[in-house]
Amino acid sequence: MAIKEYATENIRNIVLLSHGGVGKTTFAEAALFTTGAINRMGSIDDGNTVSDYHQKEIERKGSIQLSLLFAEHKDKKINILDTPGYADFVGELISGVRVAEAGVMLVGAQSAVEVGTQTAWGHLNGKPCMFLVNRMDRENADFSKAVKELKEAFGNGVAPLVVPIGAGDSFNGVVDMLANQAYSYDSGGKGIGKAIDMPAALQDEIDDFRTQLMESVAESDDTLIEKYFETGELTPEELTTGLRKAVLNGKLFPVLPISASNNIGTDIALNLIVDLLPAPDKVGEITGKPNPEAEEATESRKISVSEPTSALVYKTFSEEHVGRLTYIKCYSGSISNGQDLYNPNQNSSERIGTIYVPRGKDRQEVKKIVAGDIGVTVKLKSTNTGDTLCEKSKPIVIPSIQFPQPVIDVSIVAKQKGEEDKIATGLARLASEDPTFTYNVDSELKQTILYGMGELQLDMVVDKLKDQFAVEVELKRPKIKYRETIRKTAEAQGRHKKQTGGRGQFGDVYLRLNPLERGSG
Ligand SMILES: Nc1nc2c(ncn2[C@@H]2O[C@H](COP(=O)(O)OP(=O)(O)O)[C@@H](O)[C@H]2O)c(=O)[nH]1
Ligand SMILES: [Mg+2]
Repeated sequence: MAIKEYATENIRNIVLLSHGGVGKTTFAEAALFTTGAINRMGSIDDGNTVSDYHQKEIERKGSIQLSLLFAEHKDKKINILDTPGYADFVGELISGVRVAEAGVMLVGAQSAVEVGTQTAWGHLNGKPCMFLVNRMDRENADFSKAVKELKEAFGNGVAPLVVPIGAGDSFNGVVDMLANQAYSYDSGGKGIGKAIDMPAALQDEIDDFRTQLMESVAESDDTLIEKYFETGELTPEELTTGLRKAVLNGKLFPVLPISASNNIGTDIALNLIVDLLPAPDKVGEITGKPNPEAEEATESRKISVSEPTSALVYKTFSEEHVGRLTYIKCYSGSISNGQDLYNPNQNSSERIGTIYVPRGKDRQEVKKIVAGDIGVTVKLKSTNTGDTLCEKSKPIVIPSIQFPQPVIDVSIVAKQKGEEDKIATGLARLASEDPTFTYNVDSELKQTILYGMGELQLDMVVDKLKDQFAVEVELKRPKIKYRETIRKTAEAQGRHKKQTGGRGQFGDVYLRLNPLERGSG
């Protein structure tokens, strides 16, 4: 069945974030199942989730790739960017955050704020964020404690919108405070709550949370605070509108309890994602330089289909039987099958081929993607991660994605002699796909050195050389050649004078030595 077309304002791009293993991929699976995209909910343990579909992810029971999925809910298309948790793949997280308008941060109900939570929050860098307190089914799950920890870490803007009914084994429902309605769920069921009477035992807690929420929303807006002081209430409409604005401005971070693996609370989470998180056209324009050499970003485009086309490539990846996949976020205009676009970073032209919206390995063909939407295409010739695609007559260079410098290195040697060329081809391709991976063929020391973010990432490079380029290599510790550098600018001046009969010699030398930026030479 062909997928419906969604206008810019009906799209939500969310990036799932968390400390490793809290349940991002499981939540994505629950979202697909609850919205009817799949008719059976896969699990990490069975190795059959939509998001973790690569062989290596199945073997390791964890994500190693940024993957793109979509769920359709309440006539909106939610593009879900599921990130891997390992620090080795932080490049994937950075790319995912870049093309999403909002983060959905999963935290554990036993211990909410961990190192990975803080790291992901740092990368989110002020974008709107919603917290899902996951694993509410676990022993010692404590929603109030999780909220307290989140407030301590991320400030008073952290505001529960939904409260749990029960905890641990007895977690079987939620109260949606905006709708003032309680719901119960079948554990492991369809993820859609059944309306029930408000549990009397929770009334005090709910009243308390509700007052806190009203106050947080009122405080975020001058007219609302006046109204709140006068009447002591906000209407449901005022509450929702105020909330949406406060979330957009990064002043308020909704929190809700769920159990992804038991599929409890998923529908409410999806409702709040579409109701409160911003559509792509609500976060301002995209700006860029008119060409890569320009000093200033003088070009801008509204996030609208009626503007000239501009798009950013946030990931490229080669997949068996398909070839090279290019993942694109369209910011303005639209991108259609057969369209000719210009890549100002490479000064090259590309003809867009078939366009897909993917859900793991299942890809649905679409005619075009519009401003704000994300899709994938194949067979682009010379476009890399971070490049812009735009109309040749209306060029814009969207700022590239900034990746961190590699932190580790290893050297490799071919297991069999004479395969150096194959290794070179493979490494060049893999480095062009993963901007946090680089390599260097050192003819001086007769070794090839791989640089990256962690051992797991470099192990994957070695695996890919074997799987995709049929060449086996051994990892070794690199031989190190010591190179020294200066750390600050030094200046000196010297004069040379020689007057020994005949014509004299005179020289005046000014010398200034500057260190280059780290990693630049
Ligand atoms: N008990 C419980 N386990 C969960 C829940 N969500 C995920 N898990 C399990 O936690 C592990 C990690 O989940 P995964 O989705 O891979 O986390 P990710 O690394 O954040 O993508 C898997 O074994 C899941 O089955 C949950 O709500 N409750
Ligand atoms: Mg995962």
